[in-house]
Amino acid sequence: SDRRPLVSGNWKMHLTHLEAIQVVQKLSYALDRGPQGEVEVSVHPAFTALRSVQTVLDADEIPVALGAQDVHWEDKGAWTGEVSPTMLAKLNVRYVIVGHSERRQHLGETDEWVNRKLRATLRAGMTPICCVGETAAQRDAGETRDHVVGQLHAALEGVDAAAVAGVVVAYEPVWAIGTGRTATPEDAQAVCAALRAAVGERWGADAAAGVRIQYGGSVNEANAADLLGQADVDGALVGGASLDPVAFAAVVAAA
Ligand code: G2H
Repeated sequence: SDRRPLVSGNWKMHLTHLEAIQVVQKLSYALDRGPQGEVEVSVHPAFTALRSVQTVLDADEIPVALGAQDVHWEDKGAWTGEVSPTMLAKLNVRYVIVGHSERRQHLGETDEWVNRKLRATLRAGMTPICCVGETAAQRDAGETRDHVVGQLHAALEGVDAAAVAGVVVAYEPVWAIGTGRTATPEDAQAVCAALRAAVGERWGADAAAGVRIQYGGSVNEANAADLLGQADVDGALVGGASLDPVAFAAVVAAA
């Protein structure tokens, strides 16, 4: 396809700003030595490390995009502890993860918040990486497709087709996150294809052809090539393995 693969490192609540600087420098070195080709790469540090990482990426002209792990939907106001889309955009943040399952499960994130955050990210000129995924119980009950398509529809409510073509969706089965269990390449492909078909039904063929769909959940250097070789898998959202620059560069090389 014409879609440029995107491999994103979700650092979660790891790495102080000093550690983050070291990891991004090592990553730059590791990427330099491998075939990066047409693959796009982003890293998603904690808010406290964004400025430091941005400075290193800019100074050394490292071809890695800066990403955030979350955002608020308002641009400013009385929202103690929150970070706005404009604040992120001013730091050259290009990608914003919205609706990660850890936030949905443990921090009260709702479909409605995800939708507000996704639209606010687009308004600020950044690209959302919208996470969807089913639990083990939902998979066992045969509800995977309905659940992830429902999350997708809710997240993209009110977004026009041209904008949908530019968003990134991350399919992350909850049972595969940080557990060492990955979906089989065939399972990942089936769900990513179902998500793309759902985009096509609601937003049209161009949106379906444009939207990039990542797989996430225990992606590492050993399983990346098989997962990323699937027709409707356009990259990966990588947690644990992204903290190791050599392993993350190997995932990029496999894309
Ligand atoms: C899923 C993924 C990155 P991990 O959360 O978002 O993490 O690769 O550690 O399963």
